[in-house]
Amino acid sequence: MTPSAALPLVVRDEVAAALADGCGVVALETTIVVHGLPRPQNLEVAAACEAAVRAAGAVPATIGLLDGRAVVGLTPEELDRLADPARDAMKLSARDLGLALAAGRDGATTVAGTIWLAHRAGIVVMATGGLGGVHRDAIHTFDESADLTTLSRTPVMVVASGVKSILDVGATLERLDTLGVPVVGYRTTDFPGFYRRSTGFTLDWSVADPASAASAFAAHRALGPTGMLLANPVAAASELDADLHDAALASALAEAERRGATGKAVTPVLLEEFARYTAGRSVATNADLVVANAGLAGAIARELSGRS
Ligand code: PSU
Ligand code: MN
Repeated sequence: MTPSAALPLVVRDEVAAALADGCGVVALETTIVVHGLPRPQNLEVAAACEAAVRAAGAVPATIGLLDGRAVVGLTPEELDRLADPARDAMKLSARDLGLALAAGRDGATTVAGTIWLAHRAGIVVMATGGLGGVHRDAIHTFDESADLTTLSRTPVMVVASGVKSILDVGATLERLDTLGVPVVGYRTTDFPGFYRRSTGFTLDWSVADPASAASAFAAHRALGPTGMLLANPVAAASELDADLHDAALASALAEAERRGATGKAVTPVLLEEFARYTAGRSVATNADLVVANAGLAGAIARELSGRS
């Protein structure tokens, strides 16, 4: 283990060695495991993501707070402990990290929390299912995920299947524009919507392979401090049926309102209701897309390391 002098940041040996040797490393988040997917699929998906990164020739670094330390490279046993409902791990965005560490709290990191720590560990690529964004009623609630602002000041590439269709997709793309975060489609100029391949919003940029994604990000990073979103649509065979999707979405939005969910509880409630309404089909779609994103991130991290 390599404890940082300034931060209680523990970078596990395999990750530290990969970084020192210039090998590709992919950061993986834990909110999707603890608050996004139901048990026991959550741990299976986490293991499949790590395997997909390895199969692509890179090293996975699953990130979370455990026993008062920020760990970069959680073991499967540690992840199992973090995801134990009895532990009641918090959902941590970037702003929460220092406070949770000081309080010795366990916590799962969102995209924002994960890239914040990944960057400090020297990792430049992260994979998840869907980036957080602007919520539909944001004009009244101001609910915009800190994933966006954090990505605007953290030079990490996030590989995701766009943003969840539960959000205001157009407003999210506008905010990413304002914040200086480029959005690049992977083999598409049609911005994907998580469970669905298309949102109907068109992107200016796309790349055709991991090498092009790596060179695009390297050039972007050489010019400034913002991150980048690489939007990789879910495989056609895994996409949720359009009618089922729309009905589940309406039900999820109604359920969040009925329960009075606000703040960081909103996204987990919406995902949970999607899973219930679709009898688990949304969970299968979510699993397929996040594992695919981890594999693609692995291939890009390998390209960026110059080892391929
Ligand atoms: N992708 C998934 N499932 C998830 C998330 C992403 O497939 O649960 C999580 C990420 O951690 C992301 C968070 O940062 O949803 C967004 O939460 P909020 O809207 O509260 O910022
Ligand atoms: Mn929010």
